[in-house]
Amino acid sequence: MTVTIERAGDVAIVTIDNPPVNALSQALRQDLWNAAETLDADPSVRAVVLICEGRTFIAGADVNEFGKPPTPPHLPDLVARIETAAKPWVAAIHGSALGGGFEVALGCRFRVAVPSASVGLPEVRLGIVPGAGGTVRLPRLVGPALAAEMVTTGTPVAAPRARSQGLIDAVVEGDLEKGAIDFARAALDQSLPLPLRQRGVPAVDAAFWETSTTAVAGRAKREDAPLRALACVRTAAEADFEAAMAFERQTFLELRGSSQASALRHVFFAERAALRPPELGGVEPRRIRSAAVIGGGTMGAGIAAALCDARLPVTLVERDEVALERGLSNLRSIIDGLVKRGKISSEAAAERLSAVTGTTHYGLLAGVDLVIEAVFEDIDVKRDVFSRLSAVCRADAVLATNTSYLDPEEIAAGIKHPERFVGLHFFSPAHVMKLLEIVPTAQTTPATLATGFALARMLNKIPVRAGICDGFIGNRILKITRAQAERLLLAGATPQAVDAAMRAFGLPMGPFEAQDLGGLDIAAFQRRAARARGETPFAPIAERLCALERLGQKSGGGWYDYAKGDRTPQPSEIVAGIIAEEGSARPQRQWDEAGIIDCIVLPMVNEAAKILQDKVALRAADIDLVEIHGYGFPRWRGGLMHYAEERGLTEIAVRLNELAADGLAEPPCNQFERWVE
Ligand code: 3H9
Repeated sequence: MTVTIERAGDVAIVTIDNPPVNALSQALRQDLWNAAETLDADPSVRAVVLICEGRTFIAGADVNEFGKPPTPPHLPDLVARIETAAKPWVAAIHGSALGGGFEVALGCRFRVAVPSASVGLPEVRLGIVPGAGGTVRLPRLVGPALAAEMVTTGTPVAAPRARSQGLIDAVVEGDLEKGAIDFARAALDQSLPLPLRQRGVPAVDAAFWETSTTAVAGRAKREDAPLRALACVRTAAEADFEAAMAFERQTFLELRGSSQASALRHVFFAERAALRPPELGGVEPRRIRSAAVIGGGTMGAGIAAALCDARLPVTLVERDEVALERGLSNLRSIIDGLVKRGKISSEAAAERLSAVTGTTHYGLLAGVDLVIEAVFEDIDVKRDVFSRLSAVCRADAVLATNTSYLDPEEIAAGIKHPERFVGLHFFSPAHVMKLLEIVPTAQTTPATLATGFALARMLNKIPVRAGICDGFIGNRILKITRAQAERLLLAGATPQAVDAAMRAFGLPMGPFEAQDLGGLDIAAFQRRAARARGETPFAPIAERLCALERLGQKSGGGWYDYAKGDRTPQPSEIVAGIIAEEGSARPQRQWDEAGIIDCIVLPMVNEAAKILQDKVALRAADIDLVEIHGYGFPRWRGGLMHYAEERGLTEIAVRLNELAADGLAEPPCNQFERWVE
C-alpha cells in the first residue's frame, strides 16, 4: 500500500509513502482514488489532509511510465475526483510539489507548505506540457500571466513567494501535519472557496498573448513544449473548463511520444545516474568541510566561487601578494556579478566573501580537506605546486588538478600518498558551467574518486568520469569539431554559413563564433604542446590567424572582424583571403545546412565511439552529458550519442564513409554501431 489513512478527530490524514519521491505510479493513483472513495463514504470525516512521507511531497507523474500506454485511474480523473470530493482536501507540502504533484495539490481545495517547500509545473523540461489540468486550473488560481510564466519556463516557486502570489494558502512554520490540520479546521468554520474548475480565468488584455508568444518562442528556440504549453493556458482562458482540459490532454499525449520528450527524459535519467556511478556503489567518500584553490586566475576564481556557493570555507593561494590581490578581486567580481544579476542578496555575498581567506603561504593548508590546483598549464609549475602541497597537507586531504590537457599521471608523479590525487576538470566559467570531468590516475583510490562525485553533488554539478587522454572526453571531441569546421572552409563553405548551420542545429554559437569569444590562443598553445609530442594537429587557417595576432574578440578580430566596442561578428576579407589560398588546391563545393551539420557532427560521433572503445568514457550517456553541460549541445536532442542513436547508426556510418571518400572525415571506427547494448 502506498497510502494510509489516519484520523485526528473529524479530520482524516491521507499519507503517501512511495519512495523515492512519491511519484504518481499507477498503484499510488489507485490507492489515492480508493482513499477518496472511503473518505467520502465516512460521514464522521469533515476534511482531509494530504501529506507525504520521505524527502518530498509528490514529485510528479512517474516518468518511468511515459514510454508505456496510460493505465487507469488516469491522473486527470484522480485530480477531478479529489476536487469534487464531498469534503475539502488540504495539500500539506514539504520538499517539492511538481508536475502531477502540484496538479494534485491544485485539485485540493487548499494548499499549505513549509517555508522550504516549492511548487511548480516543470513538464516543459521533459518536453511535455502538464497533462492533469495544470494549465487549466493554474490560470483560474493566479491568472494567465503567472500561469503562462510558470508552465513555459518550468521554474518552481519557493513557498514564501508562492504564498504572496496566491499559489498556496499558508506557510506553516513548525510541524506540517499539525499546521495543516489546524488550517483545515479553521477553514471549515468559514465559507469554502469554489473548486478551481468552477472559477473563471481573470481577463488579460488582447496584446498579452501575442507578446507572450514572441517572448516564449525566442526563449524556447527549437523546443516545442513551451509554445504548446502557452497555447494550453490560452485555451484555458478562452474556452470552457472541459474543452480546455481536453485540449491540454491531447497536447500532452502528442508531446509525450515526441522525439524531444524522449531525448529530454533520457537526459533526466542520465543526469541522475551520473551522480551515482554503479562502480562506486557502497564506497564512502571523504568528508569535505573546507577547501583551497591554488591560483586565482579566471578558472581558479570561478572554482573558488563555486565552492563558496556550496558554503565551504575557501582558502585562495597565490604565489605573491600582487597575484593574490588580483585573484581575490577576480573572486569578488564574480560574487558581485551574482548580486547584480539578482542571483544572491548582498548579505549572502558578504557572508560568502567572509568565508574566504587569501594567502601566499602553503602552510595554511595543513588542515584543509580538499585542494584544487588551477595554475598555469605548465607541467613544471603544476608539479612544483603538488610537491609543496604533499609536504604540508594531511595525508587524507584530497589533492586535485584542474588541468584540461596535461597528463594527470605526470602531474602527480612523485607526490606523497598519490592515492588521494584526482583530476577535477571544471569548465569556464566554473561557477556557472555544470560539467565536471573527474579523471582518476592509476593510483587514485575509489574513496578519492567517490569524493569527486560527492563534491559535484555539493556544487550542484554533473560529474562524468573520464579516462586519461589528450583532452579527456570533451576537449577531445572539441578538437574534431574545430578540425571539421576548418575542413568545411577548405572545401568551399564560409565561416558564416558554418556558424549559422550549427546554430540552426541547436548550439548556442557556431564553432568560429565560439573560438572568437574564448580566444584562439589557448587552442594554439595546445597545438604547440601536441606538436612537441610528435602529433600533427589540423588547424591550417587558425594557425595563420594566430600568426597575424587575430586571436578573437579580445584582439579586435579572429575568424570575424569586430568594430570597436561591438561584439557583432562581421565577415572578414583577410580571413576570406586566407581561406581561398589554403583551399585553392582542393575541390570546392556548395554546402547546404544539412551537409555542414553532417560534416561536423558525424565525425564527432565517430570520435565519441572511439572514446567509448578506449574506455575514456564508460557510458554513451556520459558523453551526452559532457556535450550538453560542457559545450551547449541541445538538451532536447538528448546529447551527441542519443542524437546518433535516434538518427540511426547505420545511416551515420554510410554518411561517414561518403565524407571519408571525399577526404572530409575518417571512416567509422571499428566499434561504430557497437556502443548500443
Ligand atoms: C508530470 O508530472 C506530468 C503530469 O503533468 C501529467 C501526467 C498525466 N518519476 O532527483 P533525485 C527518481 S511529469 C520517476 O536524485 P532529489 C530519480 O530518477 C513529472 N522517478 O532526488 C532518482 O532515482 P534513482 C514532473 C523520479 O532529492 C530518485 O527519484 N516532475 C521522478 O535531488 C531521486 O531523484 C518532475 O519533473 C519522477 N517524476 O530531487 C520532477 N522524479 O535514485 C522531477 C525523480 O534511481 N524530479 N525520480 O536515481 C525532481 O525534480 C527531483 O527528483 C526532486 C528531488 C526535486 C523531486
